[in-house]
Amino acid sequence: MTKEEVAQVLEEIGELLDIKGENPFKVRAYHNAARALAGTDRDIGDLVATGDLRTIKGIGEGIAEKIAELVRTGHLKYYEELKSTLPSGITNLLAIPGLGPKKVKKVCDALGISTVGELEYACNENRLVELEGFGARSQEKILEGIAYLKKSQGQFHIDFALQNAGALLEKIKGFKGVARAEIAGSLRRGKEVVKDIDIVAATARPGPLMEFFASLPVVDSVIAKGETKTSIRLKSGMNADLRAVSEEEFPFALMYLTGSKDHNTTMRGIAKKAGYKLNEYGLFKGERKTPCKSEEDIFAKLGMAYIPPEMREDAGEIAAAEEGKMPDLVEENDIRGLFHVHTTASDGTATLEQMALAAKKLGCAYLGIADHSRSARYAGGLDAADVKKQHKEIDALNGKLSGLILLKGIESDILPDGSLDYPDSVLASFDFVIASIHSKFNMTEAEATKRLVKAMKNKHVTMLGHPTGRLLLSREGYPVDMRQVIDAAADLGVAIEINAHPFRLDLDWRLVHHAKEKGVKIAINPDAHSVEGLKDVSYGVGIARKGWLEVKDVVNAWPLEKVRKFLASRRA
Ligand code: DGT
Ligand code: CA
Ligand code: ZN
Repeated sequence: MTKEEVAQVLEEIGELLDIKGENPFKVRAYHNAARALAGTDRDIGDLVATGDLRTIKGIGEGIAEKIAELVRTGHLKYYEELKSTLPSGITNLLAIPGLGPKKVKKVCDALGISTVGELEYACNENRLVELEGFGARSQEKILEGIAYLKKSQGQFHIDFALQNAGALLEKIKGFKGVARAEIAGSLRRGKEVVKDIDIVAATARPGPLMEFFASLPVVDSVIAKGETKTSIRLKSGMNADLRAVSEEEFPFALMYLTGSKDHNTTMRGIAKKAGYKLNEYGLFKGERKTPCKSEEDIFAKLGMAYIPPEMREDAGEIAAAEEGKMPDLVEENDIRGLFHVHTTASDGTATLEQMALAAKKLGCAYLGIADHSRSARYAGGLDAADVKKQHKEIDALNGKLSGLILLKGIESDILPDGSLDYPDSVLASFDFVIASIHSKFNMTEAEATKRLVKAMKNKHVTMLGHPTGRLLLSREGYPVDMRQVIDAAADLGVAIEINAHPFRLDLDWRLVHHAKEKGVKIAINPDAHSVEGLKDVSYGVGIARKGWLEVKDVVNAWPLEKVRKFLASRRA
């Protein structure tokens, strides 16, 4: 079993115990252990073999034994028994936004419901209206939640998709006769969620490649298999399409299959205006093919600058490329430091020093620590004394480390009235403050907007954290007028974060572009809760690129001196 699969089982045990109404500490222990496991970069087999599991914070003795059993045998008796006490698939109900474990238990017991479809049917028959603990409003909310779930079904987070796609691509590239292969589709465009994996390969012998692809060990079933195109369903639940083309056609097929569809349509129009025909097979003048070795060549033949895949959304990029007004997009290599990093002082799984050393290894020149503030009790938020203690530790480490500077920050909760979580005297002791909403999401759009804008007016606030609170594919953010928030950020000189966690990617890229135009600075923040989590910044860079950002727009692509000036300017 892989680390991810073990973590998945632990999560499910936590959910099952929760539905059964077990003690919350026990429930949390499983969720914490799952997270701790996901956060370590050690090999799971190795951890079990060496007995090092217990050294990971968040994994106690009982759970360590269960993990060992899973890894050694592929089964866990405790888990099997637990599952047999509840209808199978019942944890799927937890995916409905607004439906917690207590309510799941209730509908299961009272109405004999164990699937999302059954619950939807029951709502349509108004069976929740009279049910104790529910009611008309709650039934309506559940129906809305189910609608959201359905919309997001068949879509996947990019970290998961990239993992799947990367493994496939490696196999395809290694197959005999494959000259080139690339990921295309929404994944290449860096979309925040994707439906499937698209891969294009250049080969003179497509037949054997199709055979090979359809019989990979990760394949669950073959959806369709043709001479040059095969669709498979992976054991992981995702679908993947492979298209084989000749080397000559490769750049055209790659461009076509990268999309987006709207971008392609506009590009075809541009080609037509220039007297060409552009499609997935080539760029034609009459019957004559125009040879192109790369996408760069195709754009050049059409008199355009190269458009990076992330920008291909038909959102003005084609005009920019024609007019030679393309932005010089920020790259992962441009990132010089990271903000929004949690440690064991609140709910992280690695210590301050471990995070610092890991960031240094990744090439960071500075690292902004931002644990949770005191209201976030569930996450071990820091009180004023904890803050002092952490600042001493940071000073000590800064004296000891070379090549990395730790910045003192906090992720301060924005309270329901828009005030922050500490008095100004405490806020003044930080180098930077990220202000985020973590509680009372049930607001009208006007209330949420007012709450955020008021928080930004505090001169100690450097940046806004995950501005809408959305969790991709599981929770829509609170309703907020982001354009008004962006205007306020521009006025006040407050930066906005792109939270790079693949479940958030919040600020949304469509609004990133808008924020840039208003002159708002953006921080690409990993929101790391573990050493591994630091690397999530790469997903945020993709979103920044989709939002047309350049180095000048991205706070953590600046050298430390410039960052310090920016931080000081807010308080001046
Ligand atoms: P997804 O899979 O929903 O996350 O998004 P995409 O963009 O990967 O969409 P997909 O997989 O259906 O198709 C891959 C690309 O192929 C798409 O971005 C553009 C191209 N494509 C597919 N269907 C059409 C079409 O009907 N017309 C044009 N112009 N392009 C298409
Ligand atoms: Ca696709
Ligand atoms: Zn947060």
